Formats: sequence, structure tokens, C-alpha cells
Amino acid sequence: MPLLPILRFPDPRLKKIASPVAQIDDQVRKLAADMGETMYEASGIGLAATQVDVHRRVVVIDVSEERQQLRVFINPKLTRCEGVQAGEEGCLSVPGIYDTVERAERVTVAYLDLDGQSQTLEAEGLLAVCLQHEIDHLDGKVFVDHLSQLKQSRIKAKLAKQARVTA
Ligand code: GNR
Ligand code: NI
Repeated sequence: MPLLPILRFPDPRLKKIASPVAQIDDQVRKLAADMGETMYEASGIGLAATQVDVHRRVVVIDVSEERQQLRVFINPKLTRCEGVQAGEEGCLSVPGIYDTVERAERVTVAYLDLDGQSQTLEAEGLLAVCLQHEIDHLDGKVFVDHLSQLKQSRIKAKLAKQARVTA
């Protein structure tokens, strides 16, 4: 199955707001499978369709050690957020950059599974962080948007320099 190219910050396509999936068909199932492969290949714990330039509300996550518990969330929506946690985040679209972001400690997410069934999941810790990070992507946000303007401009400069030396 093909790996999908991942957009890099500050690509303006990362700012697009993804549309809800109306029908879970073979195309959506193939997208989720390809996103799973792409995430595993890149050693990520999550991937949002936005990052592969598909602007539909599809997220894959695997926070397990064994890397064999792929979770697929279609049209995920946070229905409850409680508490605060601050943790170091990274992003496959912002390679080599890590910084602390405050997120809710516990969340409830409503979503559709690949069979089109409505589900809810209560999550905390890393899974809760990852869900918030991925849903941000679907809303056109990357984790650096949570940082100060000064940090954002430093990150853009660093990535531009990286792109020059690897070109
Ligand atoms: O692989 C990833 N690791 C990670 C670590 C801390 C907080 C969030 C993440 S998500 C990231 C993969 C990614 O960019 N998903 O959009
Ligand atoms: Ni990300």
C-alpha cells in the first residue's frame, strides 16, 4: 500500500479546515489504511488526513508500545474536556521541533468507526493529548500555533534553514 507524502509546516494547506465524512466507503477505508501505514513508517503516534493533503475529518492513532493497535476516528469531536496537562509535543509536519503545550488532561471523543457506527471514547494522558493534537490538524491548527509569536518565528527560521541544507 502506498505511503503518502506529509505536508511540512508552514505549508498553507495545513491551515485548511477539513470537511466531515458523509459516507464511509472504500475510498475512506483506503485512506485510513494508507494513513496508518504512513504513520507507522514515520514512527508517529498519530496522523490527521490534513497532513497528507486530504481535507476530510479522518484521524489515525496508535499510542501502544507494540504498534499494533491502530485506532481510526472519523468525524471525531471532543464532547468533554477536563483538567490540564502540559507535555512536550512534536509533529510529523514540524520535524525536529519539540515544545511544551497545555492540553486537557481527560477528554471524551465522539466519532464514527470504519463500520459507520457512532462511538465514544474516554481518554487521558498521551492518548488524550494525541486526540487534541489531531483534531487541531483537522481544524487547520498545528501545535506551534499554541506557542508564542517569538517561538513561531524562530521555528520558521529553523525549518527554512533545515530545508536549505537538505536541498
Ligand atoms: O508522533 C507524534 N508524536 C506526538 C508527541 C506528543 C504529542 C503529539 C504527538 S502527535 C505526533 C504525530 C503527528 O504529527 N500527528 O499529527
Ligand atoms: Ni501533528
